Amino acid sequence: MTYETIKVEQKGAVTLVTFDRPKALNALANAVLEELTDAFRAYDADDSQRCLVLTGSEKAFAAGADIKEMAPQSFGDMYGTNYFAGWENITRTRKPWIAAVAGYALGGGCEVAMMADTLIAADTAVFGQPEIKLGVIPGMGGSQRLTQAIGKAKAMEMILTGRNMKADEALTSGLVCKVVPAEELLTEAMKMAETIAEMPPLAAIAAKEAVNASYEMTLAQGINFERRVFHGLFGTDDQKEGMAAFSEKRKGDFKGR
Ligand code: CO8
Repeated sequence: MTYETIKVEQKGAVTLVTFDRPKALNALANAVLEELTDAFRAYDADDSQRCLVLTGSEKAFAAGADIKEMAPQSFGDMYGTNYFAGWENITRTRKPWIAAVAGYALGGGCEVAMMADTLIAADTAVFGQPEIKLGVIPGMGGSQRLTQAIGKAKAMEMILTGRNMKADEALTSGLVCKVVPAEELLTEAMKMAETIAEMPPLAAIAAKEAVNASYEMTLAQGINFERRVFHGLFGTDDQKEGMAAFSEKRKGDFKGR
């Protein structure tokens, strides 16, 4: 597939995906969804790729769903096409990925960033769910994921007032794992991705499954699930290699088997 709204590059074992609609501040039109879904599917299927970074421009990660595309739609259009339900496919990516956010991550932009396994922010990042000002509410998981990330009081305040949150507040609220100077964002995100890419790939997938299970299961179910997955990893070559490498005081060479 040829991409017109995103750029995809492979840098060693890391796939770098960049939103590329600068004139619309990377607004998430349907074409972006189609291309991003394809890029994520290709990443998941490519054994040479072990982590992915999704980023935008200096000014905007993504300023939301494309308002101009949505404005004329009726209820029947939205409901009939199950508008934007396809974004959930991104969350089915099995391998790890990071959102690296500079500038605006508003509405759908914030929601896509929150689909990532972790978020790293530039000091210029601005997060928000301003949909209420447009007469709607978050529609790509924001009411759920923002609440899970920062708690009900703050999520409710942001979603009801439409106010934005800057990077320092996003860090103290637990929305992002770290904030770095804007000019270092990509370097830091790639460094984190390269570290993840050196880890045993099956353990990385398993770790994601276990952490994500905490959102779907009771504590007892989640701990049981974790233990089963932990036991299962003893069937992999990479577990043997990782533990041998520790004893032999060398770095593990992991094959994803
Ligand atoms: N959609 C379409 N175009 C946009 C969007 C957007 N979300 N955001 C910016 N643009 C366009 C502008 O229209 C403008 O285009 P043009 O030059 O042709 O007029 C260009 O990008 C530059 O934008 P501005 O001139 O506005 O730039 P500023 O620096 O003055 O302002 C802001 C930047 C503050 C980010 C401002 O652009 C803004 O407020 N944008 C909209 C933010 C917003 O409301 N986002 C939420 C959208 S709704 C949503 O995401 C719902 C998601 C769930 C849908 C699920 C459906 C099921």
